[in-house]
Amino acid sequence: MHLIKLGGSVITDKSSEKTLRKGALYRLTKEIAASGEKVILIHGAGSFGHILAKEGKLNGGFQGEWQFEYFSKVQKDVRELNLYVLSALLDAGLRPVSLPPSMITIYKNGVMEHFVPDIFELYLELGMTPVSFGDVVLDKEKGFAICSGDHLMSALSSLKGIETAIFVTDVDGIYDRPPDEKGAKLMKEITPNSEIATKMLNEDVTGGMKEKIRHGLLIAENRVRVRVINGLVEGRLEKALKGEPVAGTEIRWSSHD
Ligand code: IP8
Repeated sequence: MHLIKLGGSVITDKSSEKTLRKGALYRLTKEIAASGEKVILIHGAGSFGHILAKEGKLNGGFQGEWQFEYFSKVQKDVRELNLYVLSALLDAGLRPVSLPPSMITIYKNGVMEHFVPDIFELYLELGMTPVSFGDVVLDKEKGFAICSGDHLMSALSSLKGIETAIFVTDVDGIYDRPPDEKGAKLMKEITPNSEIATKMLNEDVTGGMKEKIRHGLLIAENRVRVRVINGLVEGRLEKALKGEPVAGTEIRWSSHD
């Protein structure tokens, strides 16, 4: 069984509010179906969440009642994106069930305090494909918090039987500096001791590649194989799901794993 995160940068155009990349989304869901593998699917918020979440300063928690409108709008918009993902999965012949984080998690001071992973397991046992996504959630101390898809990936990685966690992004993997910078080198492997020279341009409220590395290492600690791959290149997700080699970065707990 595999955990997949379809990054918001792959399934949406992050520069333009609420813009779906329908072609990429439908191709990726078909690749999941074609692999024949059992998966839990997580997706990012992309331009359905990050733009307004940043404007409403939702990541910092409650500062004033003016933020409630942003909270409600972001929650509605990420659900809209989730509906597109569910439609694409159904179209690919899968049987998705949506599990919005705001209904299954409570945060305390930015940390996930309550989480119900059992519900994912039970739906999997039933034969369905659980789907969750980056969302705005309740925080007992800060009022509200951002629950990122990366965080859900690490929270779910302790479930029984997870072999691989695949982060599907819009670049080939993790680079030693921003990928568009001259001389940027794709890192084949990252361990806790790797010198990550990436300055990680950070437009995301939940921290872009830096968070991916942090959660990736937490997942690898559970002895789950972690791969970061490019979802814009046809066939890579399907191959990664079948355990075949593809260009990308592997995050390992130690280089001897
Ligand atoms: O796209 C962020 O989740 P991510 C969720 O997985 C919101 O980082 C609402 C911005």
